[in-house]
Amino acid sequence: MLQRVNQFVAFVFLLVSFFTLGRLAFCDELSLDSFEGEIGDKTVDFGAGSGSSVQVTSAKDMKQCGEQSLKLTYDLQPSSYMFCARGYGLDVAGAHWEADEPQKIEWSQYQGISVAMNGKDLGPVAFDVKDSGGEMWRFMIDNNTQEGWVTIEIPFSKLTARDDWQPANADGNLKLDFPIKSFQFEPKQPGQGTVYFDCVHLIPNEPSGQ
Ligand SMILES: [Ca+2]
Repeated sequence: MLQRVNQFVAFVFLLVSFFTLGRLAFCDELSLDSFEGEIGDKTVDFGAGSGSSVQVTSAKDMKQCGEQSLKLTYDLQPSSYMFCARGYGLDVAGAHWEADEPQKIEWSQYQGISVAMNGKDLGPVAFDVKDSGGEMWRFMIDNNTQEGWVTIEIPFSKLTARDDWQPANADGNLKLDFPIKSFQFEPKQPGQGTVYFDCVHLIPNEPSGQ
């Protein structure tokens, strides 16, 4: 009888071990942000250069994750700029992304960021992140092929340090230092436009040994 109990205990232990190890080895995508709840100037850090304008709202009729997406409606002048950011260390204190704060995320378990975007023929749209040294890193999105929602996958290795501008306090070491603190969208083509974003996810590393 005692032997059977021991076997049972060993079996349960093995099951728990497999489950735990499996979880560690095959971590899931992490949702960094899906723009739920209140979206506006208290919860998003956005702005535009002289003569340009951007409005930021939520869109419940256009969504890919949860109940709503982030909607940018803008009018961008030539040689001007606009931006729309979420995360930590931004001027707008309430502009936090939905996931845990940056230092509580195990960044080494992830290889990149994916973003759902709805907007075709808008010209280049920059996706930037700010690293822990204050440096801005950029990936250019240019969707001229697909209507509706597209998922853009951005490996960390494809981000490049911005050479047009950096914050005054950036350390300038040209190394992507984790944790990443914030992300932002910047449509770059002058003119009027509307674009939606949703489902900002961290892409897990490939399972090891496969
Ligand atoms: Ca959403």
